[in-house]
Amino acid sequence: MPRGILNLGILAHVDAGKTTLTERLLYCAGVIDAPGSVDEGTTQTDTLALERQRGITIKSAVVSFTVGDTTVNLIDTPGHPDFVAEVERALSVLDGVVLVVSAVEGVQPQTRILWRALQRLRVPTIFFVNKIDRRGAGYERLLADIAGRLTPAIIPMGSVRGLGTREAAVIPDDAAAPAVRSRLAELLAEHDDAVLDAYLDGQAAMPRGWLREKLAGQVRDTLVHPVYFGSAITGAGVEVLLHELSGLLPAAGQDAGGPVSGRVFKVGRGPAGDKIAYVRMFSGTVATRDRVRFGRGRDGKVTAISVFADGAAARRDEVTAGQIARLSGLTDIQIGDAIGAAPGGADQHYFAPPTLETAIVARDPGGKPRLHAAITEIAEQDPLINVRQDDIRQEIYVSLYGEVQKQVIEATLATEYGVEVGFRETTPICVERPVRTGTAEEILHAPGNPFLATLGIRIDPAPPGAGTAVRLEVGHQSVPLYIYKNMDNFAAAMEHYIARTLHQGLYGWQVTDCTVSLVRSQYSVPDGPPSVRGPLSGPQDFRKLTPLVVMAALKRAGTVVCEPVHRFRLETPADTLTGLLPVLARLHAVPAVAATRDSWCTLEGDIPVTRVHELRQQIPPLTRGEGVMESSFDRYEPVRGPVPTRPRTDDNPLNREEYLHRVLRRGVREKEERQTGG
Ligand SMILES: Nc1nc2c(ncn2[C@@H]2O[C@H](COP(=O)(O)OP(=O)(O)OP(=O)(O)O)[C@@H](O)[C@H]2O)c(=O)[nH]1
Ligand SMILES: [Mg+2]
Repeated sequence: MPRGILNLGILAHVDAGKTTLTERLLYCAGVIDAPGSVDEGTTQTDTLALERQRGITIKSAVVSFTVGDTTVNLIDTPGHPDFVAEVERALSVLDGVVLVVSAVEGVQPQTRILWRALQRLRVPTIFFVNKIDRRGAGYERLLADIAGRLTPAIIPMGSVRGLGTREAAVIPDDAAAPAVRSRLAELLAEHDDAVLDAYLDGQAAMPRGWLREKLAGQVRDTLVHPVYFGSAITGAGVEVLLHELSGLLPAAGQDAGGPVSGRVFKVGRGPAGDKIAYVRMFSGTVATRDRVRFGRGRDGKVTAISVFADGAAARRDEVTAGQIARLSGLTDIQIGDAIGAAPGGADQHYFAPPTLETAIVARDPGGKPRLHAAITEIAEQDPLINVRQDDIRQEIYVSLYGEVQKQVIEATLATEYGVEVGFRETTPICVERPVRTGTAEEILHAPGNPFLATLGIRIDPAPPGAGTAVRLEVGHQSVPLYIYKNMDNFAAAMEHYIARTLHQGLYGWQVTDCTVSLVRSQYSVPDGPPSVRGPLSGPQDFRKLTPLVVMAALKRAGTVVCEPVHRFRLETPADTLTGLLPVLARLHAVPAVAATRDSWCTLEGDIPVTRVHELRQQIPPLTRGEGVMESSFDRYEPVRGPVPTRPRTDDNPLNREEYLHRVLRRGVREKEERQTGG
C-alpha cells in the first residue's frame, strides 16, 4: 500500500510563528538535529538572504517529513499582507491547513482575510494557538476570540498549564474521559444524527475510535475545527500537533494511473539560473523526458524531477498523484499553470488584487534593458507584480500590495540582478464601474463593419464587489460551430475576448462590477442558412469585432472611476489623540467610530490606500510607541475630484478610439486583400 500523503499549508498573520513552528515540526519529526531560529537566520524555510536579514518570510517554501505512515509536505507561507499572492498560489494545492494564531495578539485582520479564503475554498483547517510561553498569552480569551471573529465551530484539544511563562505546557485531553467525550459529541451532534442518538443513549454507545472518526470526517467537511495550543519556541504542544495532523486532516488522492493533472504553485531558479517549477500532482504520473502540456497551449520536456519526501527533495524518475515535485526543463512555464488537465478551482483569485502601482526606473540610464529582463523574470515568479510598459514615457510599471513589497523588489533587483533602481510616486490602481445599461451592435455586411460577424453586446451595471460576468443570450444556430465545435468553447472564447477588452476601460482602468451579455450573433457561410450567405466567417472575425462592440457599449454605459479604500483601526492612549487627529486629517483618514475605555481610545475609519504607509510610520512617534494600527483593503469608492486616467500601455492603449480605428483599418485592409485576392 502506498504511504499516505498530506500536503499541508501553514498560514497566519505576520510574525505569528509559522516558520518557527515549521522548524519545530521538522525537529520533532527527526528531520533536523536542532530547530533553527528566525532571529538568527538559520531556518530551513527562510532561505533567501533577504528573509534572513529581515526575519520575515517572503516566498512560500516546501519541506517534508514523515509521521507514522504519512508523508507530510509542508508549505510555509509568508504572513505579511504584501505577499498574499504567495499564499494564494499555495492555497490551490493544499489538502489541509494549520492556521496559526498568536496567543498574545489573537485574531488579526489578516487572519480573517485568510480564514474567509479557506472557507470559500473549503480547505480543512485546524488551529494552532502559538506563543503560550509569552507574557500576556490567553487561553479562554483566545477561544472566545476565534469563536467570535472566525467560527464558533471549534473544539479545544487540551488545556494549558503555566500559561504566559517559559514553562508553559500543554496537557492533552484524555480522550477516554466522559466529560471530554460528551463535549466532543455535543459539537459533532450538530451535524450528525448518529452522534446525537449515541449521545442521548449514553457513553457506552460512543466508542472512542468511532467518535474520533466522526471528528476527522467533520474536519474534512470543514464543519469543525480543532484548536491546539503550544509554543513553537519551547516546543510545548508541538509533538501533540505533529501526531494529530495526519489523523485529522484528509490525505491526498493518489490516482497514479489517471490523466495527468497538476498545478504549478511556485517558480524558482536553479544554481545555473535554470527554471524550476514546483508542481503538485492531483492525478496521473509524469516521468523524466515526458513532454507535458501546460497553461494555454504551451508544452515542454521534463528533464529532471525531484520529489519531496523524508526531509528533502530527492532525484526521482517520476512524480505521481498526491506528490509535490520540482520539475526542470519547462522553460516557458509560469506560476499558476495547470500541467495536463486543469485541476478544480482553476484561475480564481481569493484575495483582493494589488491596489498600488509605481513606475520603476534604472538608476543607470543604460540599465533599462537589463531592468526589463530582470523584472520580467521576477514577474514570472509572481504574476501579480503585473509588469506594464508605458508607450509614451517608456516607463516600466509594477503593481504592488505595499511598501514592504516595493523594498523587497528593489533589494532583489540589486542583489540578484545587479540593477540599481528607484521608484516614482506610488499611485492607487483604480477600477471603472459602468454607470447605466449600454448596448451596441455591429451587423454583418453593414457598411463600416469589416468583419464577417454580427455581434450585439449589452453591458449592465452589477452591485459593487460582484466582479464581471459574461452571459450568452444567443442560440447555437447563430454561432459558427464549425469553428468552436460546441457552445461551451464559444462561450469560453467570448469570455476571453471580453475579459481582455475590459482590461482597460474608458479611462484606462480595469472595468468591473458588470454583466456583459452577448445578445446577438451571426456568421456567414457560402451555402447560406442557418446563417447569412457569404464568405466563410473565421475565428478572427469574432475575436476582432468583440473589442469594438464591447467598447461601444461601454461608452453608452459610461463609467465611474473608483479608487481603493482601506479600513483602519487604531488603538491608542487617549491622551495622544490631540497630536494624532490633525495627522489623520492631513492624511484624509476619517475616523468614523471612536470608543474610549480605561483611558484607551479606539478609532476606526477609512483611509486612502496611498496614505496607509505614511500613517503606519507616524503612529509610533505620535503614540509613544504604544499605538497599534491595523488596516486592510475594504472596497472601491468613486473618486472625488479630478478623475485619474491610466497611462497607456503597448498592448492596450489608453486611447481606445485610436486603437479601434487601427483595428478597423487593419480589418478593412484585410477585407480588401481578401477581395482582391479572391
Ligand atoms: N515567545 C515566543 N516567540 C515566538 C514563538 N514562535 C515564534 N516566535 C518569535 O516570533 C517571531 C516571528 O516568528 P516567525 O516564525 O518568523 O513568524 P512567521 O509567522 O513565520 O512570520 P512571517 O513568515 O514573516 O509572517 C520570531 O522572533 C520568533 O522567534 C513562540 O512560540 N513563543
Ligand atoms: Mg515565516
